[in-house]
Amino acid sequence: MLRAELYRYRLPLRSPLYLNGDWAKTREGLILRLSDEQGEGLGEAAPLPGFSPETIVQAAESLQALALANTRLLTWNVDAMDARADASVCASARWAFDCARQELLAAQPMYGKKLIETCHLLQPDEQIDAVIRNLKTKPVRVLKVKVGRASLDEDIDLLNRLFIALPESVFRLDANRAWTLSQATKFCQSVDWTRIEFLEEPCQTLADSLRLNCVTPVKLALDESLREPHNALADSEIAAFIVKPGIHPGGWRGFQQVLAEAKSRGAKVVISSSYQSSLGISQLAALATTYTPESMPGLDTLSVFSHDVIRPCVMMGEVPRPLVSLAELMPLWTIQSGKVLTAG
Ligand code: OSB
Ligand code: MG
Repeated sequence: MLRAELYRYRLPLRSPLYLNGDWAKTREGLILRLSDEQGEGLGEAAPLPGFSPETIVQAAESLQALALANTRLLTWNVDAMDARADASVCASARWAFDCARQELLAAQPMYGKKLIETCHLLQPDEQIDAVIRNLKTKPVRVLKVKVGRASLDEDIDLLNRLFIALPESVFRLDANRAWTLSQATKFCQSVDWTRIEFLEEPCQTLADSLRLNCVTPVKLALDESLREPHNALADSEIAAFIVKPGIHPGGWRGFQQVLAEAKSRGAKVVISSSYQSSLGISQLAALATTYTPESMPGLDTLSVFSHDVIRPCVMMGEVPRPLVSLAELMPLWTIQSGKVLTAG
């Protein structure tokens, strides 16, 4: 008997989270459980406000459509209906379904046994003196810094302080498309580029980021641009593809396409968080161990959560939080044999 269940979580954040112009105080997401005689699999759909085009309600609707179609056809083989579903099934739902299906068919959770290391993320509201003191006693190999929200001079000053305080660390920068070409150029001319592994999405347009790439030795990484048509890349040199499977279109297939495109360009792939709960982050950590073992993933986002969801995350430096079990989440529906059995 094929069965799909959907649950919702809503967790307070330990500190407000800045997401593309808005401050979030809570994080919401959906947990999908697929089961049959062989076992079970879990997946998470957590559209990220400010980054995902869909809402959580649309994600739940997509998951319901997928669950109805699959349980009706007595298969978890969602690929068989890709042609019909592609246009209407949103990215977060497809990713959740693919993960749950993957776990079910593999008869094991996507859950790393190896302790993997993540790139450390500097939270923008952190007190910088305290951060520097902490990092000096516990240095990190790779540190990601968000730039572009303060003034150029403040960003340059912040980086120079970090470079001096942490002489052994490598830096990843992310401007989330904040700068004009001339601001980005000035920034790149003012910092020691040898300390920077790459700069994500410097300019407001992809065209300007590519122009910047031609005039500065700072290496370019793409994130938002990969989720949009990016034919204009041509033979530009891209150092890294940042892929956020939880919000990237096309689910498992879309993820594999990014891997293939990056490989053909000689770019590294960085698997990155879209602020999923510990369940979704654990799955990404397992994915990184398998598919991008040479590239440190960007998964340091659990510190904003007050609780873990269903599975604590095994990652270097992660401290487990109080665990919320599946039974404690809000049930939304159960689907069996193409029928909605219970609706919340
Ligand atoms: O811009 O890369 C981003 C998280 C949510 C939304 C957008 C971004 C991020 C991250 C994740 O930066 C952490 C990382 O990539 O290291
Ligand atoms: Mg980014």
